[in-house]
Amino acid sequence: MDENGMTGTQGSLFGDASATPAFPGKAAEAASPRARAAELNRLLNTYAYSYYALDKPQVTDAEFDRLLQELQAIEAAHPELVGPESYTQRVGGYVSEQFEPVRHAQRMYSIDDAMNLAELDEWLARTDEALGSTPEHPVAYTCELKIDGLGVALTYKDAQFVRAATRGDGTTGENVTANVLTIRDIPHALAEAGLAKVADGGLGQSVEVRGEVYMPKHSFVRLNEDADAAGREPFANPRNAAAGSLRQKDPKVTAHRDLETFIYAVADEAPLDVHSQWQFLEWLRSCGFSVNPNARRCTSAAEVHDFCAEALAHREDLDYDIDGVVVKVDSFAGQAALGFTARAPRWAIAFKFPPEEKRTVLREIRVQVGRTGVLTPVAEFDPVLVAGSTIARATLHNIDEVRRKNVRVGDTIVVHKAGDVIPEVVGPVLDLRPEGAVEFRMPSTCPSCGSPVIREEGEVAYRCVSIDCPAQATERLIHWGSRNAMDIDGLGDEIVSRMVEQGLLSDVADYYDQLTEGALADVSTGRQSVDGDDIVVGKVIAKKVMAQVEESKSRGLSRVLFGLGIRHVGANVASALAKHFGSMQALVTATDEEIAAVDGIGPKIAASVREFFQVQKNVAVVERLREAGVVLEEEARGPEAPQTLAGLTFVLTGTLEKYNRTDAGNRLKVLGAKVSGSVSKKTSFVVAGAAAGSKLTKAEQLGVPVLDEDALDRILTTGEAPQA
Ligand code: 3B8
Repeated sequence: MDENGMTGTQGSLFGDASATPAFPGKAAEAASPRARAAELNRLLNTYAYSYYALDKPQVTDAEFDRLLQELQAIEAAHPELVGPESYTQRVGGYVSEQFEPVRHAQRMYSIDDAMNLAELDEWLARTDEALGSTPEHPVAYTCELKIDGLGVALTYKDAQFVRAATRGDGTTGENVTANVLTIRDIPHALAEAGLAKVADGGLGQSVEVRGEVYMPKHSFVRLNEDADAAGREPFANPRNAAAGSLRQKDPKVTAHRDLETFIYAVADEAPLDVHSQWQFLEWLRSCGFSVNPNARRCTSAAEVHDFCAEALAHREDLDYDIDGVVVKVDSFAGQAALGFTARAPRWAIAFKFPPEEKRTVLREIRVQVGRTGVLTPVAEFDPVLVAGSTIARATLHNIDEVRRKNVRVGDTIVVHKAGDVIPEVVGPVLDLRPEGAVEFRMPSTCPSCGSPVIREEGEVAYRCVSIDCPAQATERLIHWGSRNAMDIDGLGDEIVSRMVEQGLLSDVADYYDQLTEGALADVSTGRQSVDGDDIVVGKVIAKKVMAQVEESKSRGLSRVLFGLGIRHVGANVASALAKHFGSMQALVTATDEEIAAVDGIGPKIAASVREFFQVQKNVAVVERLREAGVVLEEEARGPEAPQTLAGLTFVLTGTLEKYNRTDAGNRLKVLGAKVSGSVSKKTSFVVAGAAAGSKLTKAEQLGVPVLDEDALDRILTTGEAPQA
């Protein structure tokens, strides 16, 4: 692979995908094929478990793929070693015990991989041959982006969404209906236009579509910023973040996680009047599903190649991770003719992009002081081009992470970009560790102000608690102007640091009531012109920045709260607080209990918010912001789904025919209802199915209105509250 990795021309795009492994120390040695296969199976199972069940990958995808390929190669040479428990025979994934298991009506297969262009071409040639492709009648292929998310199956009965399950091991997945109901781009009912192409208009038909749940990159970045603010572990990549979000016990947490979907398959196409993948994608759109627009119907290997090259070139422009291209025989008749192997369809192949990893040398582990005083070790390495941009540093988060990654200054390290955005150190190349490289230790004093640092009980972070630490002030001022906070363009880290050094800024209110265009124009940038003169910011830029500062006044309470850098208040918490309280005034006067009562906010956050407003200095800053005209209110925003059942409490009892009680309850909740397990005077409605017992009796005693399943059905399909 060339130095540019995969951003260049066709030649370098599809370079040798089996390039040097990241960890040569682990390569196969002289062990017998049987022993090595057993070892590989053990490793693959361990890593797969960490990845799927714990959402904590232990090795990179590239390393995992390498081990799997090694096992496949051994098994190809020694077929007697292929047993049913071999990792190569698995569809992948794990079934956890947290969620109710769901047996898929049709197995959810995964797709075989082509690790390079040669393997893709082999598959195309084989498939063309099997289907009798001719120049006059070439076989058509549908190319789609391979979304790096989580496979899910969505079941619709009578055109209504009833269940969502994860892929699991392909045969059995987990029931994640309650969580999936919070994903906004999933239609709760199939649109009329789509039903026209389902046998008998969709009535009585059960349709199971399949697709990928993913977290957009920008949401992943934001979620990790929140984790950072709250002192939680960040997610390694958007896929893990999506997995963690989908496996939440509390659907409310999932609802705040901003998951999205792309749908691309159906369990059984027989009831559909649709005859190719290309038509099928159109049908999915007509039903209201979110379908990835970047797909193409190709009729030659050259066209398939072009699509793969374009996908690779545009990879970073997308707001979601892709890890390859899926090529499918377009016609359903062709797919049926080819069928499935034990683990995958013969009619599809996943062309995997080469891993975007680079080697570089770790020069320094610098300790940064954040706006909350947390000391963060940052890896500084020789600049390398990864996924389209040059990176030279990556956070190591905390001392535990440095130890876990086992990196030392001087090491040759492997770096990549998590979610194609965030630079990350993958690990050291131990074979290349220089003699005498020493383990990193946290300093005992703040690198900015020299005060002693402390490590609070039960926390991983070391912290400088000095109120006058200049590093903290600078970081707070930079944070205020950052994208998810007040979004003040042109306020680079460098300029802010200079302004602090030159005494122009010390707190965020200074932006509005101290800073002037003239003073900003004169700030030294620290660079010198060719004649040795100091280069200053200048009038043009100063004017632009001041216009941005002015504009930032109207960003609203949510961004102000995030911008203030209150400990544990990340972007999502800030938004929840702003929505709930509506104004700074209401929040400042709220009690701990009132704050902790907000959805998604616990006592720890509440205490931190309280503490912040108990500091006189902080209140004074907020007061000055108000006087300067910074908006400290949040415009009322409508809830996500119309909350037509808000304020109503339902109890479901007895056996329902069309619905499973849990699913029906979840759908009522989406419309704003409360669902309770017991009947009281406060119950608005009891929904009674067949063989309802004591709850029905109690409802009749208390005079609580009782609904039958038809009435429930009307509520769920129309979204309208019943008449009491
Ligand atoms: C058959 C077709 C599995 C898949 C498939 O973006 C099958 O089509 C599959 F057995 O897993 N990640 C896609 C993606 C995944 C699959 C697919 N199409 N676009 C994906």
